[in-house]
Amino acid sequence: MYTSINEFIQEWNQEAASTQRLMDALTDNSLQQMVSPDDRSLGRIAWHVVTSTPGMLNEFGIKVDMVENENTVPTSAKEIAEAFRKVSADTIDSIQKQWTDESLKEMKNVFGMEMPKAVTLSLFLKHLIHHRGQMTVLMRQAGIQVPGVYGPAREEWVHMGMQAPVI
Ligand code: NI
Repeated sequence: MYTSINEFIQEWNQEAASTQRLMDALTDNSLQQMVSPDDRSLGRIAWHVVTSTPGMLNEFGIKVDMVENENTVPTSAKEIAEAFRKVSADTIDSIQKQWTDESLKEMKNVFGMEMPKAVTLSLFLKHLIHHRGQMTVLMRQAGIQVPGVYGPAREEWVHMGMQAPVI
């Protein structure tokens, strides 16, 4: 659990940067990639990652601009990537201005559950990571070369002078 805002910001910076690399790799066509006819498309998941970022912060009591036209998934991958860049910067700015290390211990009712504010920030990152995992699979299915997240992607091993493991 986070005990300081700085600790969270450092982790956010890393997770946001790897998420941004995925967002920047999206193509307009790939946004239509579906896991099944009943589930969200890649574009919808990526847009959900964007819109839920200020959405969750507001739920936590942090005032930050919501994304405009949040119910309409853009058809432009660049627009989604740029929107993530903005919400990601807004996240750091709003948390640093509105919360202190002390406020992390305060309780807050979030989505109907009482929890310390420090826990809301863990939830926030877990949500991002969950959807980012969904994105990497759909990106592969759409034929996009996926940037590595916690380690090299298949194509990146060669740049390290190594072969990708077979399994
Ligand atoms: Ni979600």
